[in-house]
Amino acid sequence: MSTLVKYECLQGVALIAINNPPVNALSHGVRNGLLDSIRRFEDDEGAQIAVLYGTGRLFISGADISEFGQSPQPPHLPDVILQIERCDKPIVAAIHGVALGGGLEVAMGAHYRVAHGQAKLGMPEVKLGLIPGAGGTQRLPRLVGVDNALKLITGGNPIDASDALQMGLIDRIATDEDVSVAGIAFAREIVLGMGPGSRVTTQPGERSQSTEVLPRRTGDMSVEPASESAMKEWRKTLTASARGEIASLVALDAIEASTTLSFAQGLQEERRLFSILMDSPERAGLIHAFFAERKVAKLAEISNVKGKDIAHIGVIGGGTMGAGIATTALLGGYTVTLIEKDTPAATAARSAIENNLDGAVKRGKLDIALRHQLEKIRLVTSTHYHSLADADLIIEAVFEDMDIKKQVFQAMDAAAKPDAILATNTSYLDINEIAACTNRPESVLGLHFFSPAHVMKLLEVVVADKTSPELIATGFSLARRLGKIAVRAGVCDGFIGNRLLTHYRTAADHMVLDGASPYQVDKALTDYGFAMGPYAVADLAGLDIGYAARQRRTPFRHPRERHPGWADDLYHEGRLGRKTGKGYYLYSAGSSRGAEDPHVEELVAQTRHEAGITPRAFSDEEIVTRYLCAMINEAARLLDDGIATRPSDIDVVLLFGYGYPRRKGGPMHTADQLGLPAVLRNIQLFAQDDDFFWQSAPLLEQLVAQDRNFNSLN
Ligand code: 3H9
Repeated sequence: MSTLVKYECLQGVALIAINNPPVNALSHGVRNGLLDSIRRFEDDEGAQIAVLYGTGRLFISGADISEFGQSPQPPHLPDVILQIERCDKPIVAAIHGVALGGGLEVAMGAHYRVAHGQAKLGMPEVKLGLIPGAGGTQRLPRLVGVDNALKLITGGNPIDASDALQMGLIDRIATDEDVSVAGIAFAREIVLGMGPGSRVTTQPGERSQSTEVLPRRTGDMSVEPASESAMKEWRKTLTASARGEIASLVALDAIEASTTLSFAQGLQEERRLFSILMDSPERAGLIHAFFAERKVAKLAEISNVKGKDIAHIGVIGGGTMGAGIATTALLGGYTVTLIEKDTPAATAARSAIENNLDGAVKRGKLDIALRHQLEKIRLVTSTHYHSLADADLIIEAVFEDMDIKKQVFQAMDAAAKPDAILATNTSYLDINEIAACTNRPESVLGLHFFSPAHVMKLLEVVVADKTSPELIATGFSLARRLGKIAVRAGVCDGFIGNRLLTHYRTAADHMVLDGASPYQVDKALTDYGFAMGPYAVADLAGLDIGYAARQRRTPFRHPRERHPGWADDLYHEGRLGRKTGKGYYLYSAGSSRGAEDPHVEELVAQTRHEAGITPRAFSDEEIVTRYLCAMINEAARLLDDGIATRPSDIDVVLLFGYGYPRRKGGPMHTADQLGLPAVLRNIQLFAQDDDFFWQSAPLLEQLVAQDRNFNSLN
């Protein structure tokens, strides 16, 4: 008997408890245990009804995702669920925490469902590039109707117990804290002919004999087909929002099959579609992203370290970044003091924060009453550093200039209490140099937020030479509370994300110099799946940012570095991107979609002419290959330099901060999929034209020589 599933019988009720921490995933052992328990229940003459529940904090999180990609071991989940459904005595699923994916499929295979009021139920498979593969696409429409099933399965988002009750997914919301107790009570009612089971076996008020209680099988129910026009509309909407992902459209096919085929045929069709997706690169990329996201906080240096308690956060600077950081801190429940240089600037910062909070209310992320409380009670704006005397953490977000940052840090150091943490939001600058100008370098770290800071999920926790492990742990716990994903980065120009961005943007600039148009580059990359191309990104960030970075690097520029002269021309013409309505693109008022501008092409042509370059054509494929190879090559150097802990951390940075298509898993996963020998061959090929930029990274060469991939370093 499996230890992962426990069976016992108490006064006629069989209790089947799944105990597979941390999330009761349906691993091979759990499937075996479930099958054994169901068979035992069938044979157990003393048991009239069974209650199936999960121990720990949730019911079942779904199939064991770590088994995907390996050859599946029987018993397969669909068969286990059929065994549950076909059992000739009723089974009640008692749900608490979450019932997701295969977990909800198990519950739908059971004959009744009771859920705790706080429980969430959902089918998130499309987020992993899959569809429900254990009967979910066939049973859900039978229980809740085609439209609800489409919403749940193609959207992938869970619903709460009250919505589940309303749509008929569950039979009752449990009032007991302990859902197994509620499940037993419900089971007893059914046995006594008082519960919903009595509809099946007895007349109202009549008591059924235990042996007469029949299971209510979802698979026996019929489905009301949706109209042809409704299905057409669904297909249109899903095609428009798919952004190259296929799973939600395949889910639509599977759900449609539930309306045209018998239950048994529908299950077969679902299995066929599920298997196709299981073998897809999209599934591999999305599951890589799932695990990469969870691995990122696992760091040996903080495994036994507790972060400092933070209640009050100071923010220096109320520009877009500072106001965004203050907003996210307020939303995270912190008290915030924001410092600006004068009263008008402080007032402007407050109103920017108010706007951000209003936006959060509009997006349903913040309750309106709480919004006022946050802004009136939790937020102080001031022009005096002494207002920071009580802050536990102070985050500097002023102009990106080393001298200014140093002055600010000295003022922060003087005003802050002795055990306060001082953080910089710099995107590129040397944090060791900043820390050295304070009397507490061990209490200085980088917290690199991404704009808009109250929306973007990524936070680079930048560790300087003297940063203590306690501070690193604090950075990670802060991120958790802010609902962000923290990635550890070392100090270098640009840390992980911006160092890579600089490099792959340079590759893009070289292609433009050699004949591609910035618009073709952007389009090739968005067609590949990036949220934006590099030139649309430049417009969003502001062309002054890129200009300042180029200026800063001018003294160190190698004579062989090629220069995108047109980018400086745009800056000098005052085209700073979206904020001035003109950059690479032209923006009409209030629009974030820019139009192409022939003037930009003229400036580019002028630069080419001055450099004596005869433009050549680039295919979209070459654009994507060069862009990715530049990214991967620099990422390999970054790993070699110890700036990133492991390849999957780099994937997380690009996925959450730089619009890398999630279905491709991140650049390091993509590199493994392409094959490192192919990546290296491309780099060597490109080096034939420019052996200064395209120097292959030693780590990449080493991995190829050893026949290893990036994943072997994870
Ligand atoms: C499916 O069901 C397919 C079927 O239709 C058909 C099959 C034939 N498997 O997220 P956390 C690990 S597809 C294996 O930090 P939380 C996770 O990696 C599945 N491992 O906790 C982590 O490990 P570690 C559909 C899993 O409290 C640990 O558990 N289901 C799984 O923030 C804690 O995870 C889903 O897509 C899993 N299914 O959130 C649900 N789930 O400690 C995916 C988690 O070593 N899971 N782990 O880093 C979730 O959404 C969240 O984990 C959950 C808990 C909400 C459950």
